[in-house]
Amino acid sequence: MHHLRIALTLVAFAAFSAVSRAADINIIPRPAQQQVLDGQFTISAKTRIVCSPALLNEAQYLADQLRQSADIELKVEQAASARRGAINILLDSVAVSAPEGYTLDVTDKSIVIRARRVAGAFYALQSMLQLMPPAVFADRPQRDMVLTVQAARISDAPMWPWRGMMLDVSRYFHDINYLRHYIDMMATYKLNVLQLHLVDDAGWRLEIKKYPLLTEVGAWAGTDTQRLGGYYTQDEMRQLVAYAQVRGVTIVPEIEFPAHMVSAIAAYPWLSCRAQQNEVQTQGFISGEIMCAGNDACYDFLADIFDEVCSIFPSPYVNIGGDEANYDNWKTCARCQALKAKLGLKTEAELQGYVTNRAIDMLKAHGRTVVGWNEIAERGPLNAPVVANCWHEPERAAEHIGEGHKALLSPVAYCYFDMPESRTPGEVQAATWSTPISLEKAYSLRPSDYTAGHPEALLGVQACLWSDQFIVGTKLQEIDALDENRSEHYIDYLTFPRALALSEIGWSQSQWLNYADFSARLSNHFAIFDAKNCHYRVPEPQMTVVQNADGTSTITLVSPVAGARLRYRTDGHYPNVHSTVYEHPVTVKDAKQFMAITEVSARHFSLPVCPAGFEEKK
Ligand code: TNX
Repeated sequence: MHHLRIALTLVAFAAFSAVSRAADINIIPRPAQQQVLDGQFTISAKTRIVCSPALLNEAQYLADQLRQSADIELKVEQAASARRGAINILLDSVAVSAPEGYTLDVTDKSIVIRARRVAGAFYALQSMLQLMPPAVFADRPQRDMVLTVQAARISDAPMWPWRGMMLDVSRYFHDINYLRHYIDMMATYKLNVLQLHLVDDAGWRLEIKKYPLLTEVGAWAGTDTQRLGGYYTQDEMRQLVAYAQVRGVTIVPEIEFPAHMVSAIAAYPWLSCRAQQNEVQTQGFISGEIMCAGNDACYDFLADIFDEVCSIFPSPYVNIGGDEANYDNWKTCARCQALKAKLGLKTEAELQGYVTNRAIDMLKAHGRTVVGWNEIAERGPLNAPVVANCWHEPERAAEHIGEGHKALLSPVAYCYFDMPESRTPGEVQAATWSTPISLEKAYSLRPSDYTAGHPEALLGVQACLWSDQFIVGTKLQEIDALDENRSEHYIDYLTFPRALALSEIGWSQSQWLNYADFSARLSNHFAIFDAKNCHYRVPEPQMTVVQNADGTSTITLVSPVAGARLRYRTDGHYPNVHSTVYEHPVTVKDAKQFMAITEVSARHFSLPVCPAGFEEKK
C-alpha cells in the first residue's frame, strides 16, 4: 500500500511537471515543480495580506518590500484560513511535508502560500516576487509600477539544507551596510547561511567585552594614512543577526584558531608560544604564528570568547577555522611538548586534534556544533562528529562522511569566488593560485556525487569570498573610479551572478540542473540585480562560429542579459559602447579579429568574447 502511494505520487508529479512550461517562469533556484497558468494576480492598494499569526514577520516583509518599491501600503491581517482576493501566507503542516517546503498558488483571484515552517513561507515569498516585474525589488518607489504576479502553481523544497556564502571580513573590513546588502541579495536567491570569517592574521572584527584589545589593537593594521581596519560592536552584530533572521539567513560566526590569528596575538602576545610582539598583518600571507596549545590560559581565553560569541549568534553552528596550521612553534615550545608527552600524542597534528576537542566540548556546553575547515577532521582523532567544510577536493566530503562527520562542500575549483571568472585581459585581478571559475564551472558541481551513500550527512554547499588576494591597483573597467583599491564592488562583481549558480545547485534537484536552461532564466535576473544596486559582472555574449566553404566565418551572438545590446568589432580591438550594434549574424574573413561585448548601459558592459579565445596568463 505504502509503495503504491509513492508510485502514484510520482506519477502525479511527473504529469505535473510534464505540462509545465518551465521556460515561461524564470525563478532561480528552479523550483521542484512548477506550472505556468494563464492570467495574473494584480495587487492594488485594496489587496490584503492575510497570514497565520506565526508568519507576521514574513507578511510584514512583503508589505515593506511593496511599500519600498511601489509606494503602496498593504494591510496585514491574521487569519487561520485563506481568503479570496488576498495574498494568503499560511502555515500548513498537512499540505507541506518538507521542513523548508512550500506551495505557492497564484490565480487571477488570489495568492495562496502554504508552508510547513517560517523558512518555507519566506522562500515562497521570494518565488512570488520573482513572478513579478523586477522593479518590485527596488529600494525606492519606481514609476509606473505594474504590480502583477504571473499565475502559476509551484510546489517546492530545497535539496540541501545549507546553501551558504562566506565573507572574509577579516582581510577586508566590510561595513554593516554592505553586509545588509549581501544578506538581501542572498535572501532573494534562498541562500540561507552567511559565514563571517571574523578572525584572521589581518584583523579581529568582533567586539569582545572581556578582551578589549582584540579590537582596540587587533582590528587595525598598517601605519598613518595606510591604516585600515574596523570591527563590529556586539550591538551591531545582534542587529545584523536579527536582520538576517527575518530574511531566512543564519549567520555562522567563524573564530579561527590555532593558526590565522595574528590579530589576536598582536593584542595579547601571551596567546602564542613565544609571546613575541607581532603587528597585525597588512598582507594576506599565512603567518607562522600559532596559539600555544600547552598554555591553559589559551583555553580559558577560547571559553570566554565562545561565551560572548554564543550570546550574540543563535546559530546552532560555530566555525572554529582550523586550516593551514604551521606547527614549527609547537615543535620548539616546552609547554606544547610537555602537553604532547603527557597526553601520549605522537604528532603535532594530534595536538591540534586535542585543541579541536577542547573547543568541541566548550561549544557543546552551549548546545552548538563545531564547523571547521576540513583540516579539523584530519588532525587527530575527534571526540564528536563535526561539520567538515571541505575546501580541497570535493571527494574529501565523502571521506569525512564515511568517518561519521557531516560535510559541507566549498571546493576551491568550484566555490572559491575569489578566483576570477576568466583570464581575459581586463578581468578583475583576484586570486590566481587556482584556475578561474566560469559561471558554467560554478554550476557544474553536483553535491549528490559526494554523499558516500548518506545524503543526510551532506549539509550542502558554500562559496567563499576571501579578500586577501585582491591585487592592489586594479580598477574594474565598468566601475567608476574608486577611492580605494579594494572595495565592496569587487565582492559584488565576484559574487554575482555566480552565487545564483551556487543557489541552484544547492536548492534544485539534480534532474533540473541544466546549464542552458539556467542561463536562459538567468538572463532575466540582471534587471533584479540592477534594482538591488548590485555591481555584478556582466557576462560576455554567447557565441557560435560556423566556418564557411569559402574560408570566411559566420558568427552568431546571443545576449546573455535580457534586453541588453551586443556590440562588436572586426579589427582585433576591444569593442566599446560606441562600436557597431549586433543585429544579425556577421560574416568575417578573419574570426580571430572579431570581438563582441554585452552592453547593459554606457558604464556597465562586459569583457569581450573572441572566437580565438584569450591566452591564459602564465
Ligand atoms: C586559503 S581556504 C585559505 C585562506 C585564503 C584563501 C585564498 C582556507 C581555509 N584558507 O586563508 O584566504 O586560500 O584563496
